[in-house]
Amino acid sequence: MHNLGRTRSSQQSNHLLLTADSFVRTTLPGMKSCSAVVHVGPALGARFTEYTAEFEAAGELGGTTAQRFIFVIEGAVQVQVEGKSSEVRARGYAYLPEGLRHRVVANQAGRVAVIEKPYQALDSFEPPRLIISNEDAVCSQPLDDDPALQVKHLLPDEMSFDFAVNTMVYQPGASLSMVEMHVMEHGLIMLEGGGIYRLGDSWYPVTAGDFIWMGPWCPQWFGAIGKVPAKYLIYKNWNRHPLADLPR
Ligand code: UGY
Ligand code: MN
Repeated sequence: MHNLGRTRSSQQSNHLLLTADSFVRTTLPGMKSCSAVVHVGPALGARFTEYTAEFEAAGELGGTTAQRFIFVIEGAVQVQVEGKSSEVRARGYAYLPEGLRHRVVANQAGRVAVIEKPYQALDSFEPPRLIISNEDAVCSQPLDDDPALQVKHLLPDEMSFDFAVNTMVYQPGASLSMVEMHVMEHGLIMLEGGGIYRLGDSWYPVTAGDFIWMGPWCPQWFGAIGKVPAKYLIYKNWNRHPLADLPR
């Protein structure tokens, strides 16, 4: 069905909204029976890449030279590391440190959010180790004392990690308490529900399946609308000095 050239997708200098009608699939090196919807990457100024991997049964991700985080949206995968295989089901996730040889193979058709970022080491800290867990095992905390807005920190609160990935759940009517503007950039996948996202000087209706990139200091605010909670998975760079990105 053609929509006469209309879409909610929008690309602006400091943010990007991608809606499912405008997704284009590609195969990244090493992928088998799997395709990628690349949502954002350095070509747009981001310092990480995020894509949704769409697996057929027995499909497989390709390799990466960066650290990798996966979150299973739908289906289940086996994460194979050093001869050990762990099943990761829906809402499960894995953090795979840079340089750790691994395979991610689908048990069944499914969708997995993949985030990759070159690791920024710190002199006095060992790099993080492999983590395999499930969101259900993580305690949630209210944001800014608002019980209607709950955050789960999927990675440990440790300086060795140079990024964070959280889930945020808003009850209908809940919102961020302020318009945030910060040095971190975000990659965001709407998992459930929807609402209105302010990005820069625009207000966008958003719904499950949408992807948003927010560049550094992009003004951002979200309010949940509808009869079901809104939930998203959100990445941010974290724990590093603002000058750490400069070439030496
Ligand atoms: O962690 C965050 O900066 C988060 N509160 N931002 C957002 O939801 N847009
Ligand atoms: Mn933010």
